[in-house]
Amino acid sequence: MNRRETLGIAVIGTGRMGADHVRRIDRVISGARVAAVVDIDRGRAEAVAAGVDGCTAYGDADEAMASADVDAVLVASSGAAHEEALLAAFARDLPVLCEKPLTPDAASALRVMEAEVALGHRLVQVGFMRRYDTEYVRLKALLGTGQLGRPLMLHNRHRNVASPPFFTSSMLITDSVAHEVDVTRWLLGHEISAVTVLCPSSSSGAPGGLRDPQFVVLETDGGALSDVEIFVNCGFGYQVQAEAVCERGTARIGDGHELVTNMAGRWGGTIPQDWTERFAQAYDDEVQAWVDATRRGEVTGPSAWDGYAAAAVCEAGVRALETGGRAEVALAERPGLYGAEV
Ligand code: ISE
Repeated sequence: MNRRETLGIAVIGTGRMGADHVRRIDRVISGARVAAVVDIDRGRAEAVAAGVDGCTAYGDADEAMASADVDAVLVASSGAAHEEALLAAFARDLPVLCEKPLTPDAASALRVMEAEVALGHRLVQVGFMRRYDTEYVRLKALLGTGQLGRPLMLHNRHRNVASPPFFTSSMLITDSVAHEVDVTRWLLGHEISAVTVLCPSSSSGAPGGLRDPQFVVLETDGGALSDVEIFVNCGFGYQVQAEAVCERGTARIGDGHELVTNMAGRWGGTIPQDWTERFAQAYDDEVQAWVDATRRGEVTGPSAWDGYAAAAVCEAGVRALETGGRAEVALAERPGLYGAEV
């Protein structure tokens, strides 16, 4: 790959995440610039492009990818639009950072992965940004030292202030627990083999009909259990916590005790209100790592296999939610392109 000194990136989708990535690439990231923005709502793309030097707005992703200014693609459109954008990038051999989910279901994720395998080299990094969060990175490193012994269980809590109006009960799994699915696979180095979903009575703070919260249990092929409380209308803040219980000790992240104040007989701190705030450092490091690797002609980070595995586990999770039981995960064979390790 013969790439320019400064990587020209096309950002596809200028909604909440896309606009945040445009700001990040424009103001925080080194070695890259936003060369193009794409949105089916062309007016929205034009409004974003107007704030960035040398950036062109497009209504069509393929047209943007054909531009000589574009060396790489960041996909931040809705999940349903990812497959088409990824295949268009593959056709032009352009490296892609694709926001999660890779695609919304296992069959389409498998198609994307197989298309990449047919190219014979990786092009996609999936945007599982928690792998770049300082606390998760420390937890992974600690588990890797073996000091705590073998991990037996992970307890995860994932809380959002409020869900968007289009959120459905299965999206608590496919859109939110998808992160814990990836984190469990990555931290433990195991594949997830089965999923059980239990629901308490729904919170009165949840929109009518939404099963919120849910309690999800992931079983791994290495004999570990990972449980997830997902509560997307908790009302008070954005919280992501994880505790690893190992044979000789435990380790926990996400308590958010950065700044503790004591005043008027009380102590306390603040709770972030959404993921762009809680994971700002992770997003910055993720995009910088992608830009650096792309400029070196490499593809690193979570792969299309990771995106596919997460989609397959989430699909089993939705079956478990619908049947109120336990659903086994059926995974395709892992292609050699993605190495042997989870
Ligand atoms: C959202 O799409 C995300 O990816 C957030 O990280 C997650 O906390 C939220 O539940 C999802 O809806």
